Amino acid sequence: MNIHHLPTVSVLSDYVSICELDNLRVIRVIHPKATALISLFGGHVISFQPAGKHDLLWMSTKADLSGQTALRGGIPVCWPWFGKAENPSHGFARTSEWSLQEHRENDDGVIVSLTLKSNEETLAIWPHAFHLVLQIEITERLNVSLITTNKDDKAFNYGGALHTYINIDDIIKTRIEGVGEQYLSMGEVYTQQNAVTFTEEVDRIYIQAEPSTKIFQQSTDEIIYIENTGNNAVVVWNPWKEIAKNMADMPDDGYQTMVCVESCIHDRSVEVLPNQSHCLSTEISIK
Ligand code: TA6
Repeated sequence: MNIHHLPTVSVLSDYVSICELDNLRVIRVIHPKATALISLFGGHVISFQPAGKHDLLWMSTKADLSGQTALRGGIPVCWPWFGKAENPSHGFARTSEWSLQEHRENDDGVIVSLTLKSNEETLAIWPHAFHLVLQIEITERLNVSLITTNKDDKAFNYGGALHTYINIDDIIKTRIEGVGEQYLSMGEVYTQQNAVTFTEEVDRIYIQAEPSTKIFQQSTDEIIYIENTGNNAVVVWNPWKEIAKNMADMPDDGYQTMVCVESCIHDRSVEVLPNQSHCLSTEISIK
């Protein structure tokens, strides 16, 4: 995505401005170390391109940019649950309007912080008072940290994911390492010995993943690293042909150049006590 020509709404600093992307208000970062685009709708990182490299995030050319439904690609923030545990699927954070809290910058990069607080609408869906901060650090690497604070007078449990869509050259020539041996798929536990490769749909919750997941591609010696904290699983997803064809917001061949590697809390297994916080993060880099 070429982020340089988007209409500018306001300039916030040498490196940060607010722009329009169709119906979305987006924060554009153009820094010597990297560029990035972040939508306030969904608190969604749409693009991250380290200097001299390609965009590490895959974004669907058919994504719905109306601000009505979740964006296909980038890093959807799934919260306070993962998957179809309840309605809406993957929670409401990815379709909520976030606020810009602050931005800071130096020679190494830019930090943008967004917030989302409980309100009447969220309380009707999920009856807990909360305060979320999404801290997005754009340097040679992209670090996204989601800090959940309990503002209620009783504990709550939450789950979710930083549902990262990674740009790849060819799914058939892609290999993923570091996810561990055991995974859940359709509620069943499976064991696998080797790296993950793709010849059909893969939708797996790896429950013994290492802190660092690596994506290898035959077309390059460079490795994409995804380093997670605060998670209890890494989800790997590629919809493959049939599902992609049936998705209105993905081109038919879209599945060939994307793979999701997600820093995930499955089963709403993190308990947060009143006035306490928990951080779920993911860091993406290429070397
Ligand atoms: O993280 C994998 C997954 O839960 C898949 O099961 C698949 O449905 C995907 O997320 C996308 O979900 P979405 O609600 O964005 O269509």
